[in-house]
Amino acid sequence: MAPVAPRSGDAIFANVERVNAELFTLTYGAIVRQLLTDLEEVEEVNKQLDQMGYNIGIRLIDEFLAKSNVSRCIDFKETAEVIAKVGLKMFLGVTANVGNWDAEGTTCSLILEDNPLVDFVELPDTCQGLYYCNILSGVIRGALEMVSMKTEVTWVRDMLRGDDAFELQLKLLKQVPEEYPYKDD
Ligand code: MYR
Repeated sequence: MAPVAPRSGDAIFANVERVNAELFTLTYGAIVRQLLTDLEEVEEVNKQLDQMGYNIGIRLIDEFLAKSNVSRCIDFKETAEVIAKVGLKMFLGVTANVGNWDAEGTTCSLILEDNPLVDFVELPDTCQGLYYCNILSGVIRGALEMVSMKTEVTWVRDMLRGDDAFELQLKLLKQVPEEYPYKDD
C-alpha cells in the first residue's frame, strides 16, 4: 500500500473551506427547489427569496460592521465599493466590479463574474422567470436599510438566463438621516 503523506494544515483548511462552500451552494439549491415545490409560481419564489435575504441582511449588517472595521461611508459610491470589495468577499468569497453609474450617483451596478450560488445549477425550462439568486438582492437591501439607506436592488443580467455576467442594479431611493439622540447645548 502506498504510504499516506501527511497533509499540511493549509491544505486541510483549503479542503474544509471548499467543502463548506459546496455544502452552502447545495443547501441554497435545496431551499430554492423546496420553494418551487411549495409555492409553485416562480414569481412567488422570487418574492420569497428576496424576503428571506432581507431578513438575513438586517441581521448580517452587525456582523459585517463588527468584523470589517468599515467606518461610515462618505457617499453611495463608497458604499457600493464597500459592498463589492468587502461585503461580498466576506460572505460569498467573491468580489464584484462597480459600474454603470447614473449622473446623480444614486444608481449603479455590481457586476459579478463569479457567483458561487450558481455552481452546479442549470435551470429547467419551467423556471425561466426565476431569479435564482434573489436572496442576494434581499440581503443587500436589508443590510443597507439598517445603515439608513432605502434601496431597490434588482438583477439586470443573469448568467442562468444566458447573459454574460451577473449584474445587480442598486438604486438609492432615500437616505434617512440618522438622528442624534442628544441636544448639543
Ligand atoms: C456605512 O456607511 O455605514 C457603511 C455602509 C456599509 C454597508 C455595507 C453593507 C454590506 C452588505 C454585505 C452584503 C453581503 C452579501 C452577501
